Amino acid sequence: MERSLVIIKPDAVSRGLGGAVLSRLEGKGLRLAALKMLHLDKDLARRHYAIHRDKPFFSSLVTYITSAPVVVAVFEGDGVVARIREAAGATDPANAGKGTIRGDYGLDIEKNTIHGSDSMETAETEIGLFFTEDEIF
Ligand code: 3AN
Repeated sequence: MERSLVIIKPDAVSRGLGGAVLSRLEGKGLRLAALKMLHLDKDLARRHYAIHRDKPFFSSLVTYITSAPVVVAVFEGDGVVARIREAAGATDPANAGKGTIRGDYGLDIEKNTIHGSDSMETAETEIGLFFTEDEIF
C-alpha cells in the first residue's frame, strides 16, 4: 500500500490548524496510519531536508522547521503521494489555488503549512526518520 509522510509545519500547529489539515486529508479518503507531535532538533531537520542542503534557503528552512512543534503523520492509500501534493497545492502559497491547504492556510514559500513526500521512494526514507514500523497501524 502506498504511503506518504506528512509534516504539519510550525506555522500551522502554532495557529491551531493541526486538526484542520488532518481533517482535510482524511476527508479525501486517505487513511491516517501513524501520528505524533514533536519538536524537531536540527540534526533530524537537516536529515529530512538533506536534498536541499546546497540551496540558499537551507539554513533558514532548518531554523524554521525547528522553531516550534510539528505534527508528523503517515497517510496511506492508492496514489497517496500525488493526492496529498494536489491537496497541498503549489510550494508558494501565492501560487496555490483556493481550496488547497497552502492556498488557504500558507503564509509564504517557507511557512507553507504542510510537507508531503514527493515520491514513494522518498516517502519510505522520510517515514523511517520519524516512525518505527510498529508505530504505523
Ligand atoms: P515542496 O514541499 O512543495 O515539495 P520543495 O521540496 O521544493 O517543495 O521545498 C521544500 C521546502 O523548502 C518547502 N516546503 C519550503 O518550506 C521550502 N522552500 C522551497 N523553496 C523555497 C524558497 N525559494 N525559499 C524559502 N523556502 C523554500
